[in-house]
Amino acid sequence: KELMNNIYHFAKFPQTGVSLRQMVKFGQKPTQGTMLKSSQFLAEELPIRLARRVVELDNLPNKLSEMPSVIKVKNWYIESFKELIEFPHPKLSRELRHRIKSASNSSETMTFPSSHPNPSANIVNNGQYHKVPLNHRFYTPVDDIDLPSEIIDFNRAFVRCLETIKRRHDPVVTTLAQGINEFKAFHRAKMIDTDVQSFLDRFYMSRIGIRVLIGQQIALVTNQDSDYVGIICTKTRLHDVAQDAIANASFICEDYYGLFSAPKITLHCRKDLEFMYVPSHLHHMLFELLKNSLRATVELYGDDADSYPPIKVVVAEGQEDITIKVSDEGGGITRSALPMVWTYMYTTAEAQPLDPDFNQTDFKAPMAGFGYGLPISRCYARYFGGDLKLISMENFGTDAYLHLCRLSDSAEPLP
Ligand code: W6P
Repeated sequence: KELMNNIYHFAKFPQTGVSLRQMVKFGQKPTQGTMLKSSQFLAEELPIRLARRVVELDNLPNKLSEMPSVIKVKNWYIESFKELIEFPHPKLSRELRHRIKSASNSSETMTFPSSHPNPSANIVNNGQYHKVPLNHRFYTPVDDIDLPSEIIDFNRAFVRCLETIKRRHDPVVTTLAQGINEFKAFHRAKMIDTDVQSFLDRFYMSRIGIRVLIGQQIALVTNQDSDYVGIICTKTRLHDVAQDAIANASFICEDYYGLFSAPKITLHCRKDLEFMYVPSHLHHMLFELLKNSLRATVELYGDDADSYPPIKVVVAEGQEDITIKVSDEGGGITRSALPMVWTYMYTTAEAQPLDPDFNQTDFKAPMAGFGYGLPISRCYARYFGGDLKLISMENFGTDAYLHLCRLSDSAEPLP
């Protein structure tokens, strides 16, 4: 249908990345004018990103694109695309555009890495590609000037639209996980399907990016905490987040294995270490690593052991990276089995909701299986320019290295 043609058209346009620094700089002055600029950017960028995912879902190999769960997810992307491109925009008079431009501090102007033709403009002249330089793709904070109520209403309505979209996509990870499980049950293949693997890596990475952009716009109107710019905390206290993740993982472990106390976890981190990050992402990654280490330790020594070798969390502060090492003595994994840890197809237990900003009430068996936790955690780490690596000593234990990029200028990875 016509909507699908439109989606395939939008999918041809390049995505525009936003760095952590750009998001922070933009969000520090969330005036109505700045919100308008940001809404204009999102109204153009999100349809491109959503459209690309629809096309990928539409072209999955091995009849995967015909799986009911894949179709369900694709329809959410189509629905959100439609809502965004049909969202009514306020008409800005020439006088008003001029006033906004004057209130934009040009010294703070930042250009996006790629300026590209506007897909909406192209749609009108069917087929004809016009290189339209997009002035509003210049990410410019705007001073607090008086703006007509129309604009303020538009900003508010647009945030509501984004909230609806974000909520609609909450169950994407679990729904696709179900799909992969059904596919596995059907094909009974133990292979690592590299196509499926790279698709999901790209897909989840893209999802993180979309949710960060949306979360950022929503949080700018709701969060007024001084250390926060949208969902980004400029002073994320690693020690506190790690302690939280340790407490949560230990509790889950005790609950799951019925232990009086979980293996001890020691934390070696400067208490006042602060850096710019998204605390929920950091918590999610640490929690995931700790659960894996706890599980390996308890399963090696048994749930009736008198004591366990402690799990050690060491934080190193470099110029470029902050690296967090999580070491366990849980017996490790064979070198040949290590690559499996990163696969979505490998999962033995039912997939669990592993989204840091997804509150699901009926969340069960959180210690079970490797789940999707590790590959998704690696996507989170890579999203802000970091990485996650595992080194295993077979018959001894495993070290996980979580590298977090200090340089907030790292470009947004765009699958
Ligand atoms: C293991 C397996 C694993 C995966 C990720 C992190 C830690 C560990 N420990 O034995």
